[in-house]
Amino acid sequence: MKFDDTIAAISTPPGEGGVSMVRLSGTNAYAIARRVFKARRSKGKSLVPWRVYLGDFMDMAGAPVDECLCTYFRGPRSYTAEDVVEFSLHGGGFLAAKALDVLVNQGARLAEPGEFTRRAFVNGRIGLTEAEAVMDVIRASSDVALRQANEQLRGRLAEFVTLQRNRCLELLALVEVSIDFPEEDTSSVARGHVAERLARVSGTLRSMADTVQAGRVTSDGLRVVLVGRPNAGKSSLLNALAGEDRAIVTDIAGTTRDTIEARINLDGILLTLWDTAGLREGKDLVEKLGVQRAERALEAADIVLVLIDGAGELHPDDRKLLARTSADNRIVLATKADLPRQVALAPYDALPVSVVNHEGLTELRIRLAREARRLAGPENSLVITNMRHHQALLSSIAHLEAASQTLSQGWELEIVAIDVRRAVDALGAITGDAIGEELADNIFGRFCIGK
Ligand SMILES: Nc1nc2c(ncn2[C@@H]2O[C@H](COP(=O)(O)OP(=O)(O)OP(=O)(O)O)[C@@H](O)[C@H]2O)c(=O)[nH]1
Ligand SMILES: [Mg+2]
Repeated sequence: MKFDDTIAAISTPPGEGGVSMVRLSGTNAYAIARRVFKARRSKGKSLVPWRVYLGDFMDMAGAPVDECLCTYFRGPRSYTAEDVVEFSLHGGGFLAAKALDVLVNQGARLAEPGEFTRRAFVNGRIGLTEAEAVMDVIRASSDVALRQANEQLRGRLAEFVTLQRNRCLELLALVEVSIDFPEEDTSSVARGHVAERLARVSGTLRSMADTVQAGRVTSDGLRVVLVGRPNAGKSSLLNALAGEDRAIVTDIAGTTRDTIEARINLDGILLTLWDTAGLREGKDLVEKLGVQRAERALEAADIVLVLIDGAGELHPDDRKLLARTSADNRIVLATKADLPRQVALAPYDALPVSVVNHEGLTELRIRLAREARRLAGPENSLVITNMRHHQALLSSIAHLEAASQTLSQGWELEIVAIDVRRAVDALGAITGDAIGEELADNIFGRFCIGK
């Protein structure tokens, strides 16, 4: 597919700022730019590519709209591999919209979300996983997420997948040779060899698929859920950790009804903290629904903070909660450590904390950061951060396992080959060696406009 139209979009976020950038890409990008931009000192000569010009952006009537900088990137040495022109205007929302309007009047079409990156992919300048990584880099909200997205941008995931796909293709060749020359009677040798290689490739893919939890922690952050009885001090602790008053705190039991989220950046890793409704038999419908949400949050947690009111007696509901979370990845906290303590929590290795005198808060942050690092995996390892990649890996593994099974059941190699070919296609969908229009729409449709 080749694109024959020229697209335009504002590539900077909406609103006011220092600069806004309007970008053109396509066969007519240069011609349109010549019509709307007059460089100060070029005396009407053509624009030298990859050089920045100061000049005027003009409307259809030739009246100046703004003084701006203009750069012409001649394809294929550009973001999209087509001719690209970028205008850096003053950062006003109205101004940028007006400039875009002029470009459209001159024959450009408004770009779809992600269309610049899609063109870079279709024109062969970047692979699919690299294109997806562009979005991850933009969305990254912690050091670890950014590092992981950059690794993918540099093509490390594509490299891994291509290697495994090639191994499958070699296997397929091996199987097909045995199909073509059955009289050679190498089949029993070949079968053993194929089985071994199938197991090896699917094992490698499995280990990669298993990094998905680490990948989620890396890009979305560690999910930390605060649970406990009403008035245990959950909302107070959330506010203390977040450093702002996110949740309402009162001495009324049952204050928090909904699940409240706060994101904090701890030691380069993102943490999502969830404050929940105090667990008890709800007095009214709203509270009951809140408790249901709390239960769901508990299921989804990477780490559970179990809060026990340190200044009170251990309540039967506390015991229930401690029993229920005993198999979870949890930290038991004895709250209100500034008050005279009564509750005995020795068997639970509870950490005393207080939001009044800040006792235990540093220790808690250290423990959470340590846990986040452990779950995010070793620093420079490649992990799966994208659900589409994860699904494709799982499907390739399933096909390879099906192939192993048909092989061990003594089926014809033709049948085995079918499953191996499916695994090859599933892997190809990750790198874009085999993707359809619909999938491409789906992937690039999630991008922002102008990227
Ligand atoms: N002295 C002292 N009081 C605290 C501490 N933490 C919370 N409190 C008090 O305990 C009461 C309940 O605190 P919350 O944070 O609202 O408790 P909660 O667990 O969110 O309660 P629900 O939302 O009702 O489930 C409030 O009056 C807080 O001021 C603490 O560390 N020390
Ligand atoms: Mg609360």
